[in-house]
Order: sequence, then structure tokens, then C-alpha cells
Amino acid sequence: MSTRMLAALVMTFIATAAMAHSTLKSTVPPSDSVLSASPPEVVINFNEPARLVSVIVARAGAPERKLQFTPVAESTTFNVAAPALENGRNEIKWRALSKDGHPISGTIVIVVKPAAATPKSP
Ligand SMILES: [Cu+2]
Repeated sequence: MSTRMLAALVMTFIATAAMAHSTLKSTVPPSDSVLSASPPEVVINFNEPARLVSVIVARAGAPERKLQFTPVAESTTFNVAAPALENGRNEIKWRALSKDGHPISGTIVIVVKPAAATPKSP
């Protein structure tokens, strides 16, 4: 193999790697969590810097609500402070711009289920 061919192959490999989407690495709490109360914050982690565009919470029978997040800049970690999730199933829908400029999105499902109240004695 000539040096030129090898260089071309390496360049192709680099270009392919650079074009991959950023992906969601993890969230805290993770999706499908069942919690006894709304979490103090939701943390969204990406595998490489991305730009979070919007975060909304959707519940059946309720209007969608926008959540504030930080930072409003490229980052691998975003914090959604005080999401104030209500009892029941909450779908936290996030949209972001991948490092390669492609839109990416996902949903974190968090169920808030308060512990059953202790029956009161008469
Ligand atoms: Cu992409």
C-alpha cells in the first residue's frame, strides 16, 4: 500500500468518526425511574459536547411545560433545576443539536408515585 493510499484511508476514517452524532450517555435520574417525589434536578449527559435546545415536560391531560436548563451553551452535561414534576407519568422531552449539527432528541420518563400514606387510626 502506498503512503498516499494509507493517508487517504486515515482521512476517511477521521471524517467518518467526526460525522457521528452526539449521543445521550446517561441521565440522572435514569429514564423509567419511579420516585416518591419530584427530583431536585435532572442531569442530562452526552458523550461529546452538544447544544441543548429545549426541554419540556409532558403529562397526559396537561399542557406541555417548558423547563429551564443550564448551561445555554455547548456542553456535555446539562442541569434542569427544580423540574417540579407532578404525580404520575412525566415525559421529559429534550431536543439538542449534535456536535455535527444534526438535531437529536429523546424522552426521559419519570414516574412520581408518593409512598402510600399510613392509614390513620380512627
Ligand atoms: Cu450526525
